Amino acid sequence: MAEITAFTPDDAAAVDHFRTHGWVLVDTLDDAGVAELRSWVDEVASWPDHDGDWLHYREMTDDGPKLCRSENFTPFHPGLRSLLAQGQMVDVASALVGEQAVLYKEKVNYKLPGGAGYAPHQDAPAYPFIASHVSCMVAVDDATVENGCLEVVSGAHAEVLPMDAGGCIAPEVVESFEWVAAPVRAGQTLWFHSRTPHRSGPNSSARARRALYPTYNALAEGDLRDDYYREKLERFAAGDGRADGLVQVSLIDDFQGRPV
Ligand SMILES: O=C(O)CCC(=O)C(=O)O
Repeated sequence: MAEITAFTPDDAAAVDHFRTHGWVLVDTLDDAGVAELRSWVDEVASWPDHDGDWLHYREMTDDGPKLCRSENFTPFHPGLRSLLAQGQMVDVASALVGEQAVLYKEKVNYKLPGGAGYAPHQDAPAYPFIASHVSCMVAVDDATVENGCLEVVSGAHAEVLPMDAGGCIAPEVVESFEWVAAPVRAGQTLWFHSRTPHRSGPNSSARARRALYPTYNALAEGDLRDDYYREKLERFAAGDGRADGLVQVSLIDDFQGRPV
């Protein structure tokens, strides 16, 4: 996968690459930054389930229950707030969206050993309340084919694709695509368009594959982060869970994790 390093928001080549392919891989953190990020993610993972408004989700693995996702942590973690909601990340998101962007939501996907993967999907159907948005994967650990890195389809972000009943990409469309594995080194960021098809396999290694996934929307649409989490919690509370019985972490049925 082509790498564009030392990305700056006025880097026209990087923005062009994103517009053409629907993704761009850039360097974000040096070794010291990665070490600090790991300590921050460890802190979030250690927070109790019910002592704040953050959200933890768990999945069953062959080694027992494991944390698979945390969300809504930037209000409670100054370091992660400053990384994701200010500075370079927001500047890059703004360059890719084409106008000033603001943090819409954030999550950690832990993908611990034995953790499940994600069915092929586009993000756009999971965020029905915003029109213009971009997401990225900030690798906390090296993401590899063995531990379930993302796979993407290049140049397929023009439209929302036909979906199955769970909001994931219809099987016949999935089969028609050329999927490319996207290994990402710790400290790198893979930015991807809200309609870039992506999926990932399970973690069949003995080490964690943790990653941050912030999503940004065009500020012109509003600073909607609080609204997003309120609406998501209301929908989760009103729903009966997923028809297929797997763990519900999203407004679409992309996660393949088994319930605890
Ligand atoms: O973390 C992964 O492997 C995939 C994550 C993903 O696509 C998602 O959370 O929507």
